Amino acid sequence: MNFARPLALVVLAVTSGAISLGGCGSSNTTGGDNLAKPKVVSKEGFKNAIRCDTSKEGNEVSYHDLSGRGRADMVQVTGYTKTKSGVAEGHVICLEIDTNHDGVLDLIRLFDDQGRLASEEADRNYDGKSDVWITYEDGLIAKAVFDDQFRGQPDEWEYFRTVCMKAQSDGACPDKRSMLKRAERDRDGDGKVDTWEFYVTDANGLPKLERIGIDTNGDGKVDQWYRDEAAAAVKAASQAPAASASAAPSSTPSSKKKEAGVKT
Ligand SMILES: [Ca+2]
Ligand SMILES: [Ca+2]
Ligand SMILES: [Ca+2]
Repeated sequence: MNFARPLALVVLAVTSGAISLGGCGSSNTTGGDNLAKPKVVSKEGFKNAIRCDTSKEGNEVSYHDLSGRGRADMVQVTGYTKTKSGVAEGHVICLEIDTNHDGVLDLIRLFDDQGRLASEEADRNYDGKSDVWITYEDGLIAKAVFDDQFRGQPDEWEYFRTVCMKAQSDGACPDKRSMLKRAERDRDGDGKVDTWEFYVTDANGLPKLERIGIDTNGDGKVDQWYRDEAAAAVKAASQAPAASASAAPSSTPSSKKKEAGVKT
C-alpha cells in the first residue's frame, strides 16, 4: 500500500496564524481575516488522548468540525500574549486532526511563536501508531523520519539543507527551500541503518543523488559505494518491497574500497 508523504495527507482548512483580539480571547474566535473559519462545535471527546498541551495557563482549546460532518475532527490550542498596546494576540500553537473521521486523532502539528510549523507527527495507516515524524527549522523541513513498512519502528531518516533559490543583489534571499541532503534506510528491518544516500544540490538548486553506501554484512559500516547511474539503480532497489529489496544490489559498484564510517 502506498501512502502519500505527510504533507499531502490532509488539506487543512485552518493554518497557523496570529489572531488579534480586542481583549481576552474568545473560545469561539478561530481566525483572522486571512484564515478559514471552520465551524466550532461543542467539546467532543476523542477515543485517544489529546496530545496538544492544554495545561498552560492562558492557552485555549477549541474543537472544530472541518469536514462538516457535525462532529469535531480537529482540536486547536491557541496561546495568547498581550502586546505593548494591550491587545491580546493569539497564535495557534498546536493542531490535532482526525483526518479519516474515525474519531481518532491521527495528525498533530506544533507551531513556533511565529506561527510556522515546528514539528509534525502522523499515523498514515490509522493503526494507532505514529509512522512519520517531521521537524522544521525556521519553518522549513529539517528532518523527516518514517516507519514506511509500518513495523512499529523507524526505517527511513531524511535530512535536509536550506537552499536559496534566488539571492537578491543585497544578499537577501526571499525564496529559501528545504532540499534533501542525506537519506538513511533500514531495509531489512533489524533496526540498524544499512543504506546511506548522499545528495548534492544541482545548478537549479534541486537535490541530485551523488552516491549510495550499502552495509552488506550488518556491522553498521558501508561496504560498497555506488555512484551516479549505479546509485540510482540501487536506490530503486532499496525502495522496492522488502522481499526484493533484501537481495544484494546487482549494479557494479564504482569503488570497492571499504570506507570505515559514514558522516552523520
Ligand atoms: Ca482518524
Ligand atoms: Ca501507523
Ligand atoms: Ca538494517
